[in-house]
Amino acid sequence: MQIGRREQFSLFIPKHRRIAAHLINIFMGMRTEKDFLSAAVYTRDVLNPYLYNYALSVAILHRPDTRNLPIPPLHETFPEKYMAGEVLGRLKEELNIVDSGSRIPLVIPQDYTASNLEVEHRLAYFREDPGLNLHHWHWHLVYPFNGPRNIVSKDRRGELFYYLHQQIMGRYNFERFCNNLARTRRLINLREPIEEGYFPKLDSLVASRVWPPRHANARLSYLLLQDIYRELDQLKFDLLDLERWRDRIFEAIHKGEVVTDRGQTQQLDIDMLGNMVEASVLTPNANLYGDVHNLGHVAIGLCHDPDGRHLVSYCRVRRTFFEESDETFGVIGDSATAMRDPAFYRWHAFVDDLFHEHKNTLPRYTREQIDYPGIRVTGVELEIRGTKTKNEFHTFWQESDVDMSRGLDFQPRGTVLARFTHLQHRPFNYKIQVENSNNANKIGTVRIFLAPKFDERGLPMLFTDQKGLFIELEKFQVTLKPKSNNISRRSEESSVTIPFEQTFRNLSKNRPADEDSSAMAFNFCGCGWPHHLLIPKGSEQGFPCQLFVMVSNYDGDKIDQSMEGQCADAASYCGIRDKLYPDKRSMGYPFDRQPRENVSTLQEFITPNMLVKDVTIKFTNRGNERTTDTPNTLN
Ligand code: CUO
Repeated sequence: MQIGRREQFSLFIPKHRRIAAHLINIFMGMRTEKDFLSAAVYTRDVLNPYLYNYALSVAILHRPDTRNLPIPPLHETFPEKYMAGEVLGRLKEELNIVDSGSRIPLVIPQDYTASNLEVEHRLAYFREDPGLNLHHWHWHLVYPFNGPRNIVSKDRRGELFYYLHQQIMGRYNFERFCNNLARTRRLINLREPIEEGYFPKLDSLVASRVWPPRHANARLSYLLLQDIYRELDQLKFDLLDLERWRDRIFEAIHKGEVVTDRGQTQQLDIDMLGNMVEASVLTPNANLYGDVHNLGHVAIGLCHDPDGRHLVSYCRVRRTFFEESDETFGVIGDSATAMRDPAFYRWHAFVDDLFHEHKNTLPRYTREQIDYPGIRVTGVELEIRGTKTKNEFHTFWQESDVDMSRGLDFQPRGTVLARFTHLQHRPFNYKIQVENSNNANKIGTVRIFLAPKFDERGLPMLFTDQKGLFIELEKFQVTLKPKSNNISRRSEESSVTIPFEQTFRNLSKNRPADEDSSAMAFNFCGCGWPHHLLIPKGSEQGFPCQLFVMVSNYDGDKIDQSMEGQCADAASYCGIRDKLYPDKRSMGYPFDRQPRENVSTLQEFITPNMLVKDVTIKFTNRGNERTTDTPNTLN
């Protein structure tokens, strides 16, 4: 109860995360489902709603007796984190005044946070996509960094923190290129003003406050008593702390070892580095390596009022400021909203760079480590379903409806739909030909990635540069019989995405007959990348890309475990529930390391089991295709 009912809550703030961990512990410790329910009912009324929702969701996801219970997606519980305040007001009006039969979907304008004067606004369709933000929130729910060790300590979770966020950066930079913007600059100088301003236009219903904006060229440091000093949240640190931890992390990377909290040295690996940088409770030494990534989120999130001097409400009766009335953090301080802010990507570009610094110290893959003797990829083609087009992805705007009634209304007064516009692509198939010159069946893993062909100047890229821009589209196993094999794979099967209905759970027109089973699937499987953002936007002229297809030797990929009964549809970014990560290779393989000697381009890098195909992404801006049907049925 040390976090007020009407305060904002952020896992990035150590005090908040300690309290959340404590509450998760209490929920996890309840001996029976009935006790758990009692504890949940009791705490519901006394605790901060965001804290409550977070801890309860983590506990439901991880308790053996409730793990198949539905947890409502956050846009239903807290729609204010996904929709502008003004839209919510109008939705409420619709609910209260208009008969359920005559309601019409409320259209959310596509441009509501800035105008085109702000160049960064070109990326708003990506940053503000509700599905994208739900994905990020869900990922951090499945992989909490604090709480009971058995919950935090999942297979390769530190490495997955690196890989998911590396892919987010790859995808964001890809979108930037499509919009004629250069890739994200790392936020390395914390003393320099942050050029990118952001005005989120979201209201917090709980805190009755708008989420604070950040004006352009805001500074993180104002030479106050302490750079960040918020007594109420027990937050007290300097930018110097972040810099010191960063330097120690660099030292560990360059030495290849860490000093543990017991004073012993231990070899550094990517999983440990992920836990150190984030930082999770699995960090080898919290004192030495600190809490760089999380407190970076906090420092940026509080830059408009780092020492909390701008209190707003004064209670005349108690003659004191309301505890809950501090100007709270911006959207970057909450994993449910952080990806809306351009500064999120500047910060994560820095974080990503730490991981690459480590990866660059590792031995390069030899030819043997990436080749698959006897296996040759001889042809790759993209078929765009419903058209005669080959090797050209089609993208466009699509409108979809999401039911917002659960978060706005406690009485069953029917659905009220918000209609938002998002990127979409036409469904497609990969057609891949593989020759197997061995005399026996072979098993391989097909790995498909996509990257821009040219850099921001329109020039061809070196492999070391391009490798960071490859985004994963697909990964699956095939059995290859001797001689030729034709492999066909549908875009919807992607190993990184989940379907639209799974992201939002209850799309109005496609509400599954058996809602419980869909909710069950939502819990863990709701984590995947939203399918409508699988392919970057491209350009109207057709954005040139390179599609990379590789068949790796399954002997080196294989994890011995049964996959039965588990939802594994977005395993690349989310793992599989209660299972080992289903690929033994380093995440990002084969693009996670520097190329072997004398290799400088992608063409020189590839071995016969790989093929690079030039493709384009053609975006059509022809008004919105209104398909509230599942996008995948569109053809
Ligand atoms: Cu996901 Cu910084 O980790 O947001």
